[in-house]
Amino acid sequence: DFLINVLQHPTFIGGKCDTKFIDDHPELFEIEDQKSEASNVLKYFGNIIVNETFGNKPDFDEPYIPTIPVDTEFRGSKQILDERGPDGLVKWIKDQEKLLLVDTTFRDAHQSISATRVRSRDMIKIARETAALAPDLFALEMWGGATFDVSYRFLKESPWRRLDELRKRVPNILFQMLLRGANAVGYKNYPDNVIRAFVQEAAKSGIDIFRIFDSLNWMEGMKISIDEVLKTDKIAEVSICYTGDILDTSRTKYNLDYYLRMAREIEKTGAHILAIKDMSGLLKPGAAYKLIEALKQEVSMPIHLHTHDTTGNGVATVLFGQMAGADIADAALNGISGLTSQPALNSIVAALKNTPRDTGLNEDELQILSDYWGTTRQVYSKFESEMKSGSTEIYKLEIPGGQYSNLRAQVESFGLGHKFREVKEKYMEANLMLGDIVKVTPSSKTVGDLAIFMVQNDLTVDNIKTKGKELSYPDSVVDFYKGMIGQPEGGFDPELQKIVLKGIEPITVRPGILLPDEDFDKIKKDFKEEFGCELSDREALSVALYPKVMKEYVEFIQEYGDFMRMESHAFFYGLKVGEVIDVEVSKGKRFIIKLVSIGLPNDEGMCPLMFEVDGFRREIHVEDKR
Ligand code: 3PY
Ligand code: ZN
Repeated sequence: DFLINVLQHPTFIGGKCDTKFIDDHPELFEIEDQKSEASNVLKYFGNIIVNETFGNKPDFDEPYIPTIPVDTEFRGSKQILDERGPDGLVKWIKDQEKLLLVDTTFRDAHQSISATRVRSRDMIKIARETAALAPDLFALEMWGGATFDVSYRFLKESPWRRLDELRKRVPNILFQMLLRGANAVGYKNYPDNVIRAFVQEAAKSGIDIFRIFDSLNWMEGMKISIDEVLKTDKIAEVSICYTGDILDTSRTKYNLDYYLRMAREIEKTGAHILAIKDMSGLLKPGAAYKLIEALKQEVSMPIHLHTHDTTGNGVATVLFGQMAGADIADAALNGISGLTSQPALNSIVAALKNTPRDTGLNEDELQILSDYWGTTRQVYSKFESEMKSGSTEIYKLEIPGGQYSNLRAQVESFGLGHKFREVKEKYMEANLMLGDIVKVTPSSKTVGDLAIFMVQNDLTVDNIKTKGKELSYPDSVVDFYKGMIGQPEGGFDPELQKIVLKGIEPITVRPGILLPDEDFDKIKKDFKEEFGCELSDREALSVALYPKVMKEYVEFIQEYGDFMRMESHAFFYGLKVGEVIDVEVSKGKRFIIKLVSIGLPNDEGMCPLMFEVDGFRREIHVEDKR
């Protein structure tokens, strides 16, 4: 009302006063918009408070963020690639005596330890500081894998914007992403034009290193991705997914020869770097030494070692690997390392100090970054698995780090929470039934889904060929036997294939050959019709990859707003009574929100909540769905 009086004042209308402040702030006129924007935020909080926390919100420490001088000069590995090109970078890598380190904190570490839930907000807050304090990192792994899907699905934010915002703040360190070959950042094979367009858009948006893998180690599955990355001026890093145990001579399927053969195939593609992708942490220290020593004789590409610390042996694996000549290794800042995540970066840096392979990274500065993540991680603790210490049982189970952190929730969603142990046992059995396959997304999902299905239906290796005949199997298992995620080493068991497929003809070629091209114009047209929004090329790609998830994302944004700038404690826990928070809904536009009281639900199950928004009382009623 005060504002309306000002606007109607004759001096104001006559232009006789200085209106600069008002001219500069058109948002002052958007009163109705503001009101409904605030209502949407309250609606979002209301639902969390009534149906999830009932105002029981833990206290979280604020992490320390150092001040970086404005005139800081940023130079690092990114400049080497930009100035010398991919071949120049490869030469530079080979010239280094030090062990190069990739920090996976922004991607695999949180994918593997807290179900991929880390929000862009928490990365953006420390991004420029990371660029300044750790300029000698070879790369940041910060995109790809499950982060693409989870950003939209659970965090209600755009992974593309995450990439933009991080790139702006980190001009000096290479950005690495994980690309699942023909499965892109999804769980199934996509048409070739989707893969090609995805690679081009990711490269344009700031990805420098594409770590490509196939979930069955099938070279055909990586072909289009490799080909497309080689057309850009970026790095094609192609992976061997490690499974089994090369030290155990009784296991002959995935032995040293198998990996050397695959490395030779990879070198023939023109790949710049060879990755050893040990997604489950199965590569024992001695095996890392043996494998890398042999690979060094076999191929000339630099070798990049990736492992997980699930068994507790992760740091040892990296240290043995570097002794055998690994050029680059992945690790995560200590605050978010260990267990299903990567081995501890600060510890590796400290271990190599004053040795020929000294990483050149500054331990004190890394400590600041690690502390930031140690503190920030508390907000995400509800997404962590029950694992409290390393477990060598993983050598038997062979469950990838990223899957382990999700498996319990998946098992619980089937009402089998009390049978988690049995599901893990069945995971081993399911793997053997499927032919002892490489297990990494999406093949690991096939194994996990089959394990749960076996527990639900009391299936065993012995009765599946009889009892299992009548059952219809999870989609991922059907797709596997159809050949839709590729061809496994050693082929399919024909009898089981028949039982699962029930007359459907399997394919033996690359699925991309059979899938029709995606029509991006149609996607844009359909979205315009359904939601009234114009999609960019990047967003149309997101729809091609995840149509349902994208629809739900757009519906969420239209119903509640864009919460990418909201603090994570508020996003996940809302507010507790008496708490005041500052919610930024778009650049510079914020509301000061206080939760005054939570009332009891009435007979219709509606619960009254009293808030204050910028000092004004607002009552809302939220359905109690518990
Ligand atoms: C992924 O595909 O997301 C992985 O992290 C596999 O290890
Ligand atoms: Zn991994």
